[in-house]
Amino acid sequence: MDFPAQLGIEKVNSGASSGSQWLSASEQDRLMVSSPVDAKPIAAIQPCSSEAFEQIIEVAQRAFLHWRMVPSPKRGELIRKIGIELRKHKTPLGRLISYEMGKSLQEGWGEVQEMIDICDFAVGQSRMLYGRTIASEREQHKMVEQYQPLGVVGVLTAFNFPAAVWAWNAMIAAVCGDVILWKPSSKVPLTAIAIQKIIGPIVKAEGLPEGIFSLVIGKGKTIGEKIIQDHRIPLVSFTGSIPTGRHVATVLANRFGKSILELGGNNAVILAPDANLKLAVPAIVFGAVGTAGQRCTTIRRLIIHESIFDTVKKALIKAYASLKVGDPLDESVHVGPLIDKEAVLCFTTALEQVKKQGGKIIRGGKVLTGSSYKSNCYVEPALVMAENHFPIVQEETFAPILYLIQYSGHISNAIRIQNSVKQGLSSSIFTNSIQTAEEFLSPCGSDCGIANVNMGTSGAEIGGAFGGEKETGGGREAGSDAWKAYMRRQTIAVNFGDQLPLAQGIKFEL
Ligand code: UN1
Repeated sequence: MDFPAQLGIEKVNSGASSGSQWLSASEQDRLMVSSPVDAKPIAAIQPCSSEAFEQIIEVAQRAFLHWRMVPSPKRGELIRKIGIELRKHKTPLGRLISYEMGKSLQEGWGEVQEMIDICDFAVGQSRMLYGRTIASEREQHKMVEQYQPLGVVGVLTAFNFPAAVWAWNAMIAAVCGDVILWKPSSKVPLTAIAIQKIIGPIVKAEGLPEGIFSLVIGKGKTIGEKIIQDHRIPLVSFTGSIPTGRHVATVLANRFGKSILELGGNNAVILAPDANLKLAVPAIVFGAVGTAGQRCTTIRRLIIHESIFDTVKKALIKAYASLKVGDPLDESVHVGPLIDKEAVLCFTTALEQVKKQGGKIIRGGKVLTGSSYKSNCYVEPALVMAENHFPIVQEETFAPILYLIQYSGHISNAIRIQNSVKQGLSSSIFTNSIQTAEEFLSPCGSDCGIANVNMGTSGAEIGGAFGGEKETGGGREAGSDAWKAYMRRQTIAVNFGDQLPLAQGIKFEL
C-alpha cells in the first residue's frame, strides 16, 4: 500500500498547518487513525494545540489583508492551478479516501472529481461576482450593490465526505477573497493532510502568503468549539448532525456570526404507479447503499404506490442479493464498511427499534463477521417494511437501512408522507406522467432543498446549490449563487450632482 506515502502521509503528522508550513502540535492526546477497511493503523496525528491555533488564526488574518486585494480573476488563477494538481493526484487521493473512510473506490475517485469540478466552477465564478445597479429615486444619484470578502471562514466537515465538502466551501470562498480555516472530522484527518500537502506548495510557488488555506485537526469539543466561538471568524460552514448543528447555529447567532449549515437528511423516493422500474431499481439501490448509507443524501424512505408494492419489493430483494459487501478498494465491491463500531451499533439499534415499533426486516440487517470483515464494521444493507410515523423512521440513521412505505390513492398522499419529517434535504420521484412530476415540483410538492425526477436523491452535481430546508439547516453550498454567502453585501449610493435631495422627499433646510 503505497498511496499514503505517495501523498506525503508520515508515521506521525502534525495536525496544524498554515499552508505550506506545519506547526509543532500537541504531544498530548495523539490521534491514531486506523482504517475501517481492515482495522490497521494508518498513521498518527498530533492534534492542534491552543498555541498553534492562535498562530494559525493570526497568520490567516494577515493573509486576508493581502488576499482580499488580489483581483478575483487572479484568485481564480490559483484555483485553476489547484484543479490541475488535483487531477494529477486523483488516483492515490481517491484510494486514500476509500481506505480511510471506507467508501467504494469508485466513490473515492468520484469525490476527487467533485473537487476538480468545483475548482473549474470557481475559476469561472471568479469573473462573475456580480452586483447590480439599482434605479435611484434621487436626481443625479446612482445606486449599486457590490460584494466584498468576509475574512477568515471556518469550514467544519464530516467524516462521510473527507474532501469534497471542504472543496465546495474552500474553492468558492477563496475566489470570493476569503481565507479558509479547515477542521476536518477527526475520524478522517489523513485525507485533509494529503490535500494540504498538495495545495500548500502551489500557494507558495505563486508567491502568495501563508494562511490562505489553513488546517487544524483535533476534537470537535476542543478545536471545533474554538472556531465557532471565535469572533475573528465571521462565517462558519458546518456539515454534520442536527444536534451539533443546533449548537453551532446557537453559538454563531449569539455572536452575530454567519453560518452555513448542512445537517441531516431523511430523504425519500416516491414511486408513482407509472414509475419506470428499470430506472428506479438501480437508482434506489445505489442511493440507499452507496457510501454504505452514510451520505446526507442517502435514500432512507421509499414511498411506493400500493399497485406496484409487491413488484418493487421483489425486485429490491433480488437486487440486494447481488450486492457485494467487502473491501472497498476491490473494484467489484459495491458496499464497504461503516466508519466505525459506533456506527455499527447505530445500525443494529435502529433495526431493533424498528422491529419493536411494528416494522419487519425483509432482507439483510446482519453484522458481518469472518476473516474478510476483520474490522467488525461491515453490515448487510437492510430492507425494512415500515410506516412513516414510526419514531425511528422519523430519524436519520446513518447506515444502509431502506424503509419501504406503502401509499394509496393520489400522488398528494405520497408527497404528504414524504414531507412529514423534520428534515428537508433531498427528494425524488419516479413517474412518466407530466402532471405527477409537476405536482411534485410545485408549491404543494416536495419541501426539500433538492427535488429530482426519475433519478435518486444522492449524487448531486456541483453546479447546483446544495443544501436543504427545515432541520437540514437551510444552508447552500457549491454552485448557482451559493457564493454570495461567503461575501458581505454592500449597498452604495453616490451623489454626482450639486444638490442634496433626501430620500422619501424629506425636506430639511438650514
Ligand atoms: C454529503 O453527504 O454530505 O449529492 C454530501 C451527493 C454528494 C454530496 C453529498 N454530491 O450525494
